[in-house]
Amino acid sequence: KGYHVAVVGATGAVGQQMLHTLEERNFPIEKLTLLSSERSAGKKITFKGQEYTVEKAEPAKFDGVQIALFSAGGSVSKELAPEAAKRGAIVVDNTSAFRMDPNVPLVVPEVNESDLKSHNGIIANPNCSTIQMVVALEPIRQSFGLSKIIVSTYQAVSGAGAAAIEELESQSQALLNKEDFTPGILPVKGDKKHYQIAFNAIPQIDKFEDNGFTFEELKMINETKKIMHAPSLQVAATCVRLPVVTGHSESVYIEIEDENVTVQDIKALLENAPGVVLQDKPEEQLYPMPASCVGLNDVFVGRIRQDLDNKKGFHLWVVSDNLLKGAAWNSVQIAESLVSLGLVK
Ligand code: 11C
Repeated sequence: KGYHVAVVGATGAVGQQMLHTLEERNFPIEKLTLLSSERSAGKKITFKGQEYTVEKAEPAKFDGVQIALFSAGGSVSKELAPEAAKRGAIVVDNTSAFRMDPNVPLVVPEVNESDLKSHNGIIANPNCSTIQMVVALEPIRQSFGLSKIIVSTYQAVSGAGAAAIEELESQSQALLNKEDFTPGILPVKGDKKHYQIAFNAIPQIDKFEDNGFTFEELKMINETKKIMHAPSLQVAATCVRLPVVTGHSESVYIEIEDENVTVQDIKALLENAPGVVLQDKPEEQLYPMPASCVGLNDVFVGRIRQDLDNKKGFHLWVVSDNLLKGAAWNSVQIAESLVSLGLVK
């Protein structure tokens, strides 16, 4: 049996990866509807050897759709996800529009797949930097308890979309050619100032909130607590954009509850954890890096060390492809879980 699947934002950086992942996983599709903003409507996309024309996303296009994967920005989701759900589709939304809504499950299948059962038509896909962190930390939380997370991120420009990738590439060229350029997108398209990203590091992802944290940092903090069902977990984040095209990296410090845990215990746990690949052999200089993780669905963990002053403190380095596990793969994985749990009508 196949399903009527819609992809909203089909021409974007994540939408393209969603189609690639649906193809690669051989997801059971009987009918595929590709939707986008008016600007991209009319574009042609080939899926499994068949050419499709991308149509303008509007409510009536969701008639008969069973699963709708949304990644066309928060305002499109706010307007159209309820319309799709009203028409009987289950929406998997990859924007921040509904993530903190108590009626919307926020799901990373390795962590809280069973939350899908309480959906009301919309399921939220978490932020990319949150997803890879919780995949790595949930097994530790389950086995040893988790009281605190302090994370610093090293995030790739593709998280800010295809235009940000273009900005990094053209700026790099311009700098190497000693030509002038004017930053126009990063750190945040809609913010007042723009800064050079090539050969730089920008400690701002998304806009600032009144408490001094950026929205990206608050996403990591709030989403982690919701996904892990751990409201009292202490979480702090600093999010930084680097001149890397794809693959987010994170330096994560955790404090666990169990006093008698060794690095070996954590390594043994992560070696068998779902969705995790352990790459941690300092003697061979083996550790994860974006360039070696891009194109892969897993979350890669290395550099695991016990803190030198606090025996309940551990440091980890976590890397994943932000467009795959951070977005497209997690969304398709949710769709697979919906099918296997018998939740798609
Ligand atoms: C970035 N994490 O790297 C962002 C992209 O809330 O889904 C994902 C934004 C989101 O810029």
